[in-house]
Amino acid sequence: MSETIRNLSEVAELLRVARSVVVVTGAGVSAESGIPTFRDALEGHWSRFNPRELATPEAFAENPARVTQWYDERRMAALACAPNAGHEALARIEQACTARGAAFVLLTQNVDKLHQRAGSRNVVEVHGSITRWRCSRTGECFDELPTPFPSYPPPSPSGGLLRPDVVWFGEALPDHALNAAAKALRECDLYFAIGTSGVVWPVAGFVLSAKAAGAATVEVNLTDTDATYEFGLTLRGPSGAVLTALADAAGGAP
Ligand code: BV8
Repeated sequence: MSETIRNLSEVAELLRVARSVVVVTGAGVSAESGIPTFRDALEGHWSRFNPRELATPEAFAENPARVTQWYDERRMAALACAPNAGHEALARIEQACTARGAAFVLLTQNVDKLHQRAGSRNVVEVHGSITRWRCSRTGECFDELPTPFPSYPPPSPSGGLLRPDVVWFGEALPDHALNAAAKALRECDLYFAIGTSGVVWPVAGFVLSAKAAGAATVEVNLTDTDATYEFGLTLRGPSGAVLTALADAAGGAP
């Protein structure tokens, strides 16, 4: 933890003077809200469902009932959870950046809406949202849904089946998300990757774009990851405590 304490003051100083901040978050930020990470899922209690097998269009085509039940269980779990200190600290940091005229963009891989519920405003859901479902036939989206669905797969009001409005493996990220990310990364001078194993593309490559733009790069995680070598600074520890300490040190109004 001593290296993290030394790095914390350096990162807080970078945050105080940054003109354009990009934050990428992954499942680790929601872990302290009680939502299992994907890594946990492969070993943890989600292990009865392998995300890599279920988060695909092929799995939905082959067994829409199983896939939609898994996603509805995750939707209900997300709705039952509350944002944690890490989500709240990121909202404070965004407010402090905005107040001094700096740009702040939060690119989240998480589909649980907890950043928005914590007060983050400039959030780009690069992998979609589990609380929004869409018709597999027309693409029409629906936010007002039964909690939970009475049966699986849920029929769509517009004639097909309802599927979660998330990006599955093998599906392209939404153009609006890719365009927002590309613009933010081109302009950023400070880049954070928080609570992500950094293995899923194209988000895994965002740190390279940030470095190409000349940004300082910070990885916040419990442990080193396969991407750690790409980062100039690391803050090791649970994101709730680390981000709260960072928001306090950088002057984010509690
Ligand atoms: C695409 C939504 C093209 C659904 C998700 C290049 C090279 C190799 C492969 C590819 C490539 N380009 C594309 C691919 C294929 C694939 C891919 O990357 N595969 C991987 C496995 C190699 N990518 C895709 O398919 C993407 N699509 O590229 O399309 C295309 C173009 C045109 C036309 C058609 C197609 C789409 C990828 C999106 C998949 N959808 N989610 C859902 O949620 O179910 S991915 C999902 O898994 C998450 O969104 C996230 O991205 C990923 C999990 O990663 P993390 O969030 O990092 O979570 P993880 O559990 O792994 O790690 C948690 C971390 O937190 C750990 O490091 C842990 O230490 C830390 N932690 C835990 N607790 C805490 C903590 N840290 C701090 N505090 C704590 N308390």
